[in-house]
Amino acid sequence: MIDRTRVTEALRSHQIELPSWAFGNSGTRFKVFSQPGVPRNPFEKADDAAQVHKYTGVAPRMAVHIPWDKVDDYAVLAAHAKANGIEIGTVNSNVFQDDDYKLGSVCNPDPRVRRKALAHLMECVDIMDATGSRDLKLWFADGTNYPGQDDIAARQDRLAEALQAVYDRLGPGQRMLLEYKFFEPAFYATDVPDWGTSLVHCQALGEKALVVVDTGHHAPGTNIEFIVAMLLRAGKLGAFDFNSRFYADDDLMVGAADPFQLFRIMFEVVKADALAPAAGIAFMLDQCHNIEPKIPAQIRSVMNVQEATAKALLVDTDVLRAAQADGDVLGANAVLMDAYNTDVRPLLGDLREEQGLARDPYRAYLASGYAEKIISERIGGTQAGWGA
Ligand code: LRH
Ligand code: MN
Repeated sequence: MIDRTRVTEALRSHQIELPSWAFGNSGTRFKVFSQPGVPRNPFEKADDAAQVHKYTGVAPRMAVHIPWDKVDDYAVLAAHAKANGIEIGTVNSNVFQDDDYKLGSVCNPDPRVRRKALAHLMECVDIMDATGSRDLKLWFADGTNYPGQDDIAARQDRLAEALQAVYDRLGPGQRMLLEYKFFEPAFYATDVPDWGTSLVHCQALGEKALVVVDTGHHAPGTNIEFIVAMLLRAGKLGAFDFNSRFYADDDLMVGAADPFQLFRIMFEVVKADALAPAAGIAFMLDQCHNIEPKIPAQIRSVMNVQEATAKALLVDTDVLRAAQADGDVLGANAVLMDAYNTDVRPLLGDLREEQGLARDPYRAYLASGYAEKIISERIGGTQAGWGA
């Protein structure tokens, strides 16, 4: 039997972290489209992130990306976020947008460049001290484009050296999250291409080093929930960067391209009892809203994660385990499909009403007038973007 109270309790405590960069302009190498009302600075990004939390009730943190969110005083930014009902979350390093990093950052053959990259990573930990953030997220664009360009093993030694230095710098309660990606911008070998490479480095470092699963960073056809199950089993799953894709790292709204995959992923999390904040997994969005309005897209994305999570919580695991034990292939599959095919929107609507929120956050935001307000107010200045 499904214990509905357990389901709503789990959904009530489930938190989703938003990426500051989703509120700025973004695009592809072909074009970055601007949109009216886009934030001009991290304070306005925090204002927009606070809107998502206001209507969903489950997005109390905004991740920052350095230097895209560089400010004079990070404690002031953290206070501004707090005044708007949210907190500054994960600090994302950026060693992929400087000419010096053409041949890599921490894996670069040139020790001067490696020192420069390491200094940036250390600066990010200083920022965590100022914002009170728990997590440092490390994604390296490092890699090579042609066989022979550099030594694969030597680059791993350089990477391990830098990671160890950052690990040793972490303060109490702080963690480092190592993100992998199988290609782009490197097109021959990426230095952290897959979960295995990230796991090997994290296991070598220690308990404060964990793996990030970005759902857009796998080869087509990869069974991502298998990776999630393995990382949970190893106690090394630190975070998700949620988005979805039809082809490559498309960074589309999570659940938009493959809601069934998102459900299967969340079922592995739920089954491992790793949904609650105490389990220590950061559920983050990492998306770019190149053509769609950004705040509604973030709200829709949070709702997509909630719907997949609610369905995962509705899987009757007792009946499932019995069918699995009996080798009842179709029976077991049917248990999962019954949960997946359940319309959980009424349940989520009821939960929001109990929390004093509108049943449909997306429509409530559209009716709020906030979009019109920021379009009329945010005139002049330079709109935020990737600056790529
Ligand atoms: C790299 C990535 C990484 C971020 C960037 C915004 O593709 O997923 O997580 O730093 O996107
Ligand atoms: Mn990512």
